[in-house]
Amino acid sequence: MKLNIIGFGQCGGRIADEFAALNAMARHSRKIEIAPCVIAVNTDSTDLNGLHTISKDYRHRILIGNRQTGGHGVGKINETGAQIAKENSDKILDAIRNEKRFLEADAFLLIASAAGGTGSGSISVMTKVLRERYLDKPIYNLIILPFEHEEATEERTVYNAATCLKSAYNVANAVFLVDNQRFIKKDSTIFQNIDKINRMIVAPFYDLLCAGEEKKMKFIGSKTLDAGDIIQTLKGWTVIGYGRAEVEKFNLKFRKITHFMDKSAQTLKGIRALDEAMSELSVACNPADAATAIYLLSAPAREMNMDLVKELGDYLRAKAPQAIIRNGDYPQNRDSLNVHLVFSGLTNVEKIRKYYTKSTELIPEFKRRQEENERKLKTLDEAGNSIPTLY
Ligand SMILES: Nc1nc2c(ncn2[C@@H]2O[C@H](COP(=O)(O)OP(=O)(O)OP(=O)(O)O)[C@@H](O)[C@H]2O)c(=O)[nH]1
Ligand SMILES: [Mg+2]
Repeated sequence: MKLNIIGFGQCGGRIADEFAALNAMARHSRKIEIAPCVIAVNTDSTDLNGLHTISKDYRHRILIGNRQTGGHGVGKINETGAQIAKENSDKILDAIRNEKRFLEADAFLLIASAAGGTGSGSISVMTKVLRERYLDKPIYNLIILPFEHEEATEERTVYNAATCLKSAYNVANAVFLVDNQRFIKKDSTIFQNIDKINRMIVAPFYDLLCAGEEKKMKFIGSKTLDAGDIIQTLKGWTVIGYGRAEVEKFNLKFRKITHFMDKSAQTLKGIRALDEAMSELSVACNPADAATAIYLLSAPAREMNMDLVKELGDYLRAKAPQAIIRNGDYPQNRDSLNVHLVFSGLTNVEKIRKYYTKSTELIPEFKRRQEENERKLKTLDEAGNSIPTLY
């Protein structure tokens, strides 16, 4: 599957840049393309300058709102981010149209953080514009949720997240959710290393996107997962995860698995990788709330067989009884067995419910504070009524 990728704001731009690196890796090592067009959009010129892989020209790193922000971002006011995106949507559309290969892609993936200003405000605006323009291509969003400490110290973070998520859900075909905090739970030192988090965010997409684009016969599975399967699966709130289990090196080349003990060990490994994928989903959720699911098994060809695929399917069916489950296999020369997992059409995500509830409480509080500030300022002004001015 090929995606046109547009990152908004600092977070969106950096993750789009990781997708550009992933595409370079796919081209180099697999001779296939998964992201023919990658663009970063920002109100902050320093952030655009800090990207590594996205082309440096003005049509791939697009600075918007320069007049309003002087190239310094919108400082977490996502209404301003949305307004600037509306005013500049033609500039972004022009850049997309100018990229000849964008028509090759099966869908768009727009990326931003929920908590910032530029990305949070512009992602839904541009999703709507693209959806009205490109009726045949689904538009997906990938939205990064803030760290817990950001939610605890800054109310605007929660409010931005709620407005961004609600708007994105209304206009996008599907919204992938990624919770920054999940990565800290995995590795407490990672907070220092945002690039590492970004690499972990994009990693589960790699095989999923490559599987359907593969040209070499030996890497084509018995059931290929292609763009059609993925498009059929993705709708509404979506989470993604991936898990891996090591496979013995000597199994890689020489031995076919026939012994019953080996066979059961192989099944266990598959289940372990699937369990890991489920516990490491990008946002905590209950698989029982999913309307659709995909799992992709990628491993050395001799480590995969229909029994294993079926076992994994049965296991998943028990966890997500309501879901329509699609699957595929992707033979790869490597020393691990990997399961990629997507749950979509989720009918409940606790984290989103929390943002909505907290923000609903915050709205009257924001209004009260604004009125109080205006009142205080007015009384201060009145106190100086009889003082002459010097200009
Ligand atoms: N995973 C990840 N999160 C990031 C990254 N950069 C920022 N964030 C998170 O994104 C939120 C802040 O949003 P930014 O993307 O910096 O904001 P912006 O869209 O540039 O908007 P303004 O700077 O306010 O104009 C916070 O929750 C950060 O933790 C990144 O590279 N990776
Ligand atoms: Mg910024």
